Amino acid sequence: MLNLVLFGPPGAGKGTQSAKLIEQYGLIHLSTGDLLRAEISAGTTLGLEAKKLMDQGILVPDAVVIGMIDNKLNENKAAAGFIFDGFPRTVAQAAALDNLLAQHDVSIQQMIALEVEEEELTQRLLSRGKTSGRPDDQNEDLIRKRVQEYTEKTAPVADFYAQQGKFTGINGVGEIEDIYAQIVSIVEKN
Ligand code: B4P
Repeated sequence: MLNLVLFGPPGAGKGTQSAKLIEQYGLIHLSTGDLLRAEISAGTTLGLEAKKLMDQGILVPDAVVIGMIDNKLNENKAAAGFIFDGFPRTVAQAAALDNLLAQHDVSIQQMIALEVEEEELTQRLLSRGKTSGRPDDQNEDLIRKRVQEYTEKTAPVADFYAQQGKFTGINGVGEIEDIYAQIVSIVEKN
């Protein structure tokens, strides 16, 4: 089983690169952002609560996203592997993921981090906001709040994987295909 964490700040290219990895390796894509937006679209209680936080650029509670990932792992026991995109976003989520995977006798092989500066992130997300309809992509202050949440709560997750010898950072600025080629070379070493 190939289990990867694709890591980086909002707009770093996680979703973009995940789509390419899924196509090549037949992995299941687990994006907590997508799962939360599906709950919002379905109008569930969980979705309504999450929307209030997401619209402010704030992370939703750990227990909510950990529960969603647990459900997806149980639904896909025969999978070739998973790409975790936008999860884990806190050290508590990372520890919970290790425990959940251990219950299935598997583990994360590698965290690949896409490194991009804040100004570039802001421009990408504002540009996506023109067509995505995502409320959290349409306001510069909100984008900066998301980056601040990342810096304070999510960036320490990199150390969690570095301590396990599973962290690789790459430059997330450049042509999408060139960045993807670097990701593949890391995956192929595992
Ligand atoms: P997400 O849906 O994960 O939002 P994201 O980080 O903005 O997406 P992503 O980073 O994948 O976008 P991509 O780079 O591909 O989360 C949204 C919200 O949900 C969070 O703020 C939080 O409230 C909540 N949430 C989600 N998961 C959570 C968790 N685990 N715990 C708590 N809360 C959680 O794309 C960005 C743009 O850049 C695209 O337009 C793309 O075309 C462009 N792009 C990509 N690569 C490029 C390149 N190389 N050059 C130029 N442009 C590029």
